[in-house]
Amino acid sequence: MQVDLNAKIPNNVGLADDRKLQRALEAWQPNFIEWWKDMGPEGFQADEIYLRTAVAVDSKGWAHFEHVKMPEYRWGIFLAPSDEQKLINFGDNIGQPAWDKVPGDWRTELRRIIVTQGDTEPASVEQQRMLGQCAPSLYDLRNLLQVNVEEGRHLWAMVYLLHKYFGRDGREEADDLLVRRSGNPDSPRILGAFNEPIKDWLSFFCFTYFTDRDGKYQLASLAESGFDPLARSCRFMLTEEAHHMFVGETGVTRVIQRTLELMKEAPGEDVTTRGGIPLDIIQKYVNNWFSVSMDLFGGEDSSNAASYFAAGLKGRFNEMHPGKYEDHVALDQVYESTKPTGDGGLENMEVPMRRAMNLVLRDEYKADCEKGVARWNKVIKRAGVNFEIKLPSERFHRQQGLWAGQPWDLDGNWVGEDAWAVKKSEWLPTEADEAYVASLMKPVYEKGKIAGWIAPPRTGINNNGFDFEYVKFADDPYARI
Ligand code: BYC
Repeated sequence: MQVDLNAKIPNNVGLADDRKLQRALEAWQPNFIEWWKDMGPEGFQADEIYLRTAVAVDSKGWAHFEHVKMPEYRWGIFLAPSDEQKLINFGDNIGQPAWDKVPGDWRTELRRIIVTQGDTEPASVEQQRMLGQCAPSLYDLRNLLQVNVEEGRHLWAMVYLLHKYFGRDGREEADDLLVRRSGNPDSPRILGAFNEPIKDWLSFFCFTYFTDRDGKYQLASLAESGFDPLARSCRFMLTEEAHHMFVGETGVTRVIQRTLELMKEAPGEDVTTRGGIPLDIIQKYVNNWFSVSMDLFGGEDSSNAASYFAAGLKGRFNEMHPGKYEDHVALDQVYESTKPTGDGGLENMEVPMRRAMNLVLRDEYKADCEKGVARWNKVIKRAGVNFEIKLPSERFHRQQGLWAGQPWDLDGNWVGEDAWAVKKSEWLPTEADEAYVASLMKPVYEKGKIAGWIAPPRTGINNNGFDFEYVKFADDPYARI
């Protein structure tokens, strides 16, 4: 399908040929813009930001870079190219043609998956809305706003599916996506991590490293879906997601690098006296964001996950990668793991494979998280510093699934409620840690300059240098704060 870039809503889904849908989405569009102005990045709406806009769906040349005012960003609806022969590749319906309409038996489940996915997108924009006010450089400010506009586009992707395939209740769900608010006690976002505040840039980098990576794994398993429009939407969203995780990984690396530089300048001195973020505070942030992101995979033994797989709605990560899985029906296997007895003991468990799909996905996610941590540790080792960042045990600080609410330490040892209450301040950011990090969060808006707690990036965006004018301000940005 041709990309129509000049339409009111850029798209490659033939919107001009479906007047009813086009009218419905064009009626949703002003509500989205209103939400963006209210709940999107605070300030900067009148500035020109060097943004990447999706303009095609080919693997090469799909994006266009230019300075744009955010409310004029061309949020579009893009589906990855379709495979004419597409079949359902796993579960009970394996080998049957993929659906290009919602299968009646699975309507409620599909809508639920799409709404849950859709809800995370505006949630993350809301969580990050104040960060531009304390951006450490123009480069970082631009990356934040890029991530934000693309989460907005991912919302569009899910809203398109709701409008096109779910009739009136789909339209109502699409409206509700603009009504719930991250962290609002009366009307919170659906999943836990998306109600956590992101008050500083270290949290933002951890979020884009750990939580966006959950996005990668969830989107990849939905990209296997037998509901073809969902699969194609998610496949294209994954192309944008890679940059978000890059921002997270390199962001944490640059914070570590700067801390190491400051430690080298004054060996033995507390790095906070020089305005750096101590490695043990970075570790606490990692502990927090890794554990809340692990919660996003749901229960280890889940009948929902089993139904999604059985129906062909949600597969495994790289389900169809040659050589990865031989058995796409997964009826005869079990997944071996450990479960708590509730009093500090552990028990082996065997979960029927289909019911273990959340765990299968989560284990892959965890292995992927470890890779970036290893790269961070290389940087620390190269500097000759004896410190290793570690991911906490899957049992630590959990709010979903088998380990929820139980007092396990970072290494997965049962410590009991009392010790947990005492030790918590060594494991998770304290108010004092957060206040210290917050004290460093001062904006730097001059080209080529950077705050003292983070190192500059090695390269800029789209072959531009770090000193490129990534944001052209409409007026003095310091005067706005
Ligand atoms: N918080 O059967 P269970 C992204 C609920 S991130 C609160 O164990 P299931 C992004 C669950 O809803 C990717 N509630 O879990 C990243 C259920 O409720 P009900 C987002 C939770 O359903 C950065 C109950 O607990 N995409 O894209 O198998 C920036 C028992 O559930 C949580 C998706 O998540 C939680 N953490 O799995 C921007 C994909 N976990 O039915 C964007 C779509 C579970 O009892 N969603 N519950 O009321 C899904 O596939 C599944 O809904 C989940 C949960 C994997 C999330």
